[in-house]
Amino acid sequence: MDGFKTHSSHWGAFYGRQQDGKLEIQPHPADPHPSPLLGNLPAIAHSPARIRRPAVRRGWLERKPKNAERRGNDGYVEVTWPEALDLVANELRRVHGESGPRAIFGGSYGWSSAGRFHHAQSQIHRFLNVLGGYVRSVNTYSSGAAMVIIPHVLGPYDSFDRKSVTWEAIERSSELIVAFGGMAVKNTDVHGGGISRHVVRPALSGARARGARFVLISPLKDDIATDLDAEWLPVTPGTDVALMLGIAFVLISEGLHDRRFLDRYTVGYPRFEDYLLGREDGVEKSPQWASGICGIAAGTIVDLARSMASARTLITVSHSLQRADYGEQPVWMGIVLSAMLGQIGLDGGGFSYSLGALGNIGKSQLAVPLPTLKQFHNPVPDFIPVARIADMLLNPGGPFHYNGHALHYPNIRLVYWAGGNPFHHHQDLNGLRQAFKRPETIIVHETAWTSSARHADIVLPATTTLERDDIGAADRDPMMLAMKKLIEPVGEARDDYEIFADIAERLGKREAFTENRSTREWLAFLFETTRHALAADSHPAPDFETFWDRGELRLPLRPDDGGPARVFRDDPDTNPLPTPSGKIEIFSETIEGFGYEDCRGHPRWYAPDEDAMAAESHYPLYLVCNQPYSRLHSQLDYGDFSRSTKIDGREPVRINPADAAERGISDRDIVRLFNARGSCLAAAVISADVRPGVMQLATGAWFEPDNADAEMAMCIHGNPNILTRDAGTSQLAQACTGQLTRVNVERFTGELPPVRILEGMTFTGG
Ligand SMILES: Nc1nc2c(c(=O)[nH]1)N[C@H]1C(S)=C(S)[C@@H](COP(=O)(O)OP(=O)(O)OC[C@H]3O[C@@H](n4cnc5c(=O)[nH]c(N)nc54)[C@H](O)[C@@H]3O)O[C@H]1N2
Ligand SMILES: Nc1nc2c(c(=O)[nH]1)N[C@H]1C(S)=C(S)[C@@H](COP(=O)(O)OP(=O)(O)OC[C@H]3O[C@@H](n4cnc5c(=O)[nH]c(N)nc54)[C@H](O)[C@@H]3O)O[C@H]1N2
Ligand SMILES: [Mo]
Repeated sequence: MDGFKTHSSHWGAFYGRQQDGKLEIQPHPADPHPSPLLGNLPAIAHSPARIRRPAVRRGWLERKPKNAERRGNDGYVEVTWPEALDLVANELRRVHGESGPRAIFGGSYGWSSAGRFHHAQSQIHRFLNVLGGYVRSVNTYSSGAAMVIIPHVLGPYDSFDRKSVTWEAIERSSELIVAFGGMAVKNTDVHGGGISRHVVRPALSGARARGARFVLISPLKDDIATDLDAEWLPVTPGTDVALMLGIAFVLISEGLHDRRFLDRYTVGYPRFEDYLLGREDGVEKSPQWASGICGIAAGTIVDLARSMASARTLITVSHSLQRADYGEQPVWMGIVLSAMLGQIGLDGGGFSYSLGALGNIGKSQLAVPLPTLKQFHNPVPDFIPVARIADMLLNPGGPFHYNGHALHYPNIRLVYWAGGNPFHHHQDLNGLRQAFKRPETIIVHETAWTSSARHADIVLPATTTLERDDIGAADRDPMMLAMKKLIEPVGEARDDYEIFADIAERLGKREAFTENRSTREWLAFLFETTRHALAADSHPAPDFETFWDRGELRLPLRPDDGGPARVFRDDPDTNPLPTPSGKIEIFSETIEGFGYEDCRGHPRWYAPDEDAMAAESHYPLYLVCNQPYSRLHSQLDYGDFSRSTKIDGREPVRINPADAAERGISDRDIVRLFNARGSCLAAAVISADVRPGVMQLATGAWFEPDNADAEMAMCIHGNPNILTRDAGTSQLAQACTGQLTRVNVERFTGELPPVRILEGMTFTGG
């Protein structure tokens, strides 16, 4: 194609070219279902939201007393690059000198962009390690509870179930797919690092055409592709564990559970059975009991249990279920339920965590390693579970529990962020606004004037991938792509790598950071990892220049052989799981030994804490705060596709017709959502695809406060994190619980303030 060059993103491979000053994007021709998110990319080249020059917050620059309190409501002054780099270097030197690396938070969570070299997380961690280390964060907002519970009960995260069940096996063999939290098509658009082919839809349609049956368990009807004719069980949010227990109860009462499997492959089943049958607490977890909690009729639960026991059944549990109060439980209980069915390790049966939550889960494993930038060693022992950022900043020295450890929060003086947007991803933004007033200095590298950039003291403009060369590759994706520079850097934006190299130079560490390689030399060097492995296995192994000229390289895959689950099933004595018992832990002595009330030795039902709040304070509606279909998180909210989904510039909130009628709300009305923590405006979309009593507002609209001085700001754009609660899943994982909250809603009758945050920063005065 004329003048088109290959490139890649978290939502797909594509070709791009600059034509008559406009950026044209074409999906990769081999992608059967390109993502509509590609439509957000052209705005990168010209949007006023882009950061064009380094900028410094006025109060910080002038060292005004108590200036940190003005963060989020202060003016910015543009400075030259040398001035900005000097300021950052001097500040790092000062804080390091006075307090050492333990006063610097570099957790810097965020997806940043695809590209193996310029990956902002890798760059910032490498940079901070070269300087002597930093306080880090562990686990992810995506999967924080599962990442802690799964190693206790199955073995290392991502090494067992997510490597066992493939789309091919589902197409070939699954008869019944029970999807807790669904497998929303929009979610499979995306995979961290890239996704060259969107194959989920054809695979599931293939299974359906063969006669497979799908059951969707979710408050939203469109959490699964419509052509699958799925049976929709509109569960009450946060109650899946009760439903799973009800199913398990039927299996036992009717003798449908697989005793041989439980004996041979699991440990601790009898303790769990005591709980299930009520011998432990006097409460039988019967279908009637479950029905009263989850809102699904007892008869339906009985029928579902019987079908699950009489077919090749796959249970999937989405990320979303564990991003809520007691999020460890649904993942663990999903595993236990699959173990009771005895199908773990059978083709197209068993359990898969997060299948359908990300596009590459369920694809075959790569047979070669991918290029990876070395991050060096971090000698600092302190860390936080990633979603405890506000707690850390607000409570220096304060105690917290995590996975069997009693720990203390470090005392952070400087925060350094590159490639993430905490004012997108964190909960209770009014709380986060307070927390961000605490450190002495906040430094952010950003591509655009996001809310996080607007809470920083020093803002350094970073290029996007379109403005630089890189290598695109991701786990389970069979295509490596040359990500070729498509446009010149916008304004004075520079690559994170160059920015860090110049700061390192001022601190006498340039060579340690760069190893004297240019970007191009780094790409060629990193490529060698994969080329060596290809050559060693007698696969075509072109040199870097050949790969770069061709634009792409097919990578070999491991056979689709049932993975670790099959290996374990075939011979559990020779191939035990890396758990304390070598088996699937239905009861974990380790977890029981931690003595946590909120996560004990086997999975159990806990009523969500949010329910207590709702009863007390009259917030009767559940709000599902899920991933947006119109963008990746907050990325490119200024892009054309994301903007096309807004109404009057606001994010749409879906409301069931009955809930809307009760409140006199009509389609496209601007509404105010509120609870005890905050409020936001959004545009009503009335839809019967949302269960009664539930509303849905996707994440990712850039947070814009109505009054940046107010302690309780309202977001005028529609960011649900102004409403969510900032509390860990439990003392075990301390993971993000942002998926669900409780709110009320009313028509907004005040004067509608214009949304300005997507239009960039206004610099006033001199
Ligand atoms: N309520 C609620 N909250 C949630 C969730 C939820 O379900 N409900 N989901 C959570 C989940 S699963 C996740 S993963 C998080 C996502 O949270 P984040 O990963 O923080 O969200 P992104 O919008 O992807 O932020 C990436 C930022 O990096 C910037 N960026 C991109 N490329 C580059 C680069 O090359 N260099 C630099 N310096 N910056 C770059 C982008 O402009 C963007 O602002 O949100 C979490 N938050
Ligand atoms: N287009 C797009 N795709 C994405 C992303 C994006 O930003 N945009 N983000 C990616 C990332 S980082 C991640 S981690 C994954 C996240 O994957 P998930 O966390 O699985 O995705 P969500 O869309 O947040 O939630 C999926 C669905 O779960 C349902 N749900 C919520 N609460 C409950 C409950 O209590 N019970 C049941 N049964 N269902 C419930 C909601 O209806 C919701 O639509 O998505 C990835 N895919
Ligand atoms: Mo995520």
